[in-house]
Amino acid sequence: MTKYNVIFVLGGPGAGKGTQCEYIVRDFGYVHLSAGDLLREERQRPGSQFGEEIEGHIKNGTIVPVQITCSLLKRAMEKSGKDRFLIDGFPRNRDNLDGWNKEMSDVAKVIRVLFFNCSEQVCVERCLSRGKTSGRTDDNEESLKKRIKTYTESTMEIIEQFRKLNLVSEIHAEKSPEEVFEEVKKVLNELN
Ligand code: UP5
Ligand code: MG
Repeated sequence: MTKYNVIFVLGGPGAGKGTQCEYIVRDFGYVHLSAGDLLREERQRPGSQFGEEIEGHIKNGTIVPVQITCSLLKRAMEKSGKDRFLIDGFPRNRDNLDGWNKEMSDVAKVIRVLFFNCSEQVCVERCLSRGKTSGRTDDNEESLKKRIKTYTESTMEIIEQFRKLNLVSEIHAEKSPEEVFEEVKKVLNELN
């Protein structure tokens, strides 16, 4: 039985996924779950057996095994008591998507994929500028090169796969946050 409706939110590092999710929560009342934020939280959790492994992947811009990420997502979904979710920054590769399907396809329906399309140059500029204050261990030039590489080599093909299923709404992500959100609103209004 399907319990959850899910919108996957994808796009390059710094494309504005988190920013737009906050606006969506404000105006449309979904629950926002950032896979990256859940992993960073787990990394900090005292006694976590995955802390070092997660940090290694984040710094290197590589992708944490799906068992870890998917169980964090699932737990957060259950704990929320809600049924409509924005899942931000996941699935990022084939392993992620296979793991999700195996674990979640019975209970969760993917109703849309928001794809924030943003050039590499703009993505890098945004993350480097955020890096001055974010404290994120991956907002530096070296990690960013790797994050972009992983995105191009692994995540893009997942977006293409969803596109074939007619699930993707592509958003031009280089305008101001408010202008980008105007496009997002159109997509979500059509869903409701
Ligand atoms: N900003 C946002 N929108 C703007 C706009 N329209 N105009 C101008 N500036 C804009 O935005 C980034 C910055 O840009 C901010 O300073 C913002 O103010 C500004 P944000 O909304 O944070 O962009 P977002 O796309 O969320 O960028 P983020 O850095 O979070 O994307 P990543 O996909 O790189 O990061 P994430 O946290 O998802 O993942 C980090 C790492 O975790 C991954 O590299 C990976 O190692 C690991 N991970 C997994 O292994 N598995 C997962 O499932 C998820 C993550
Ligand atoms: Mg984010």
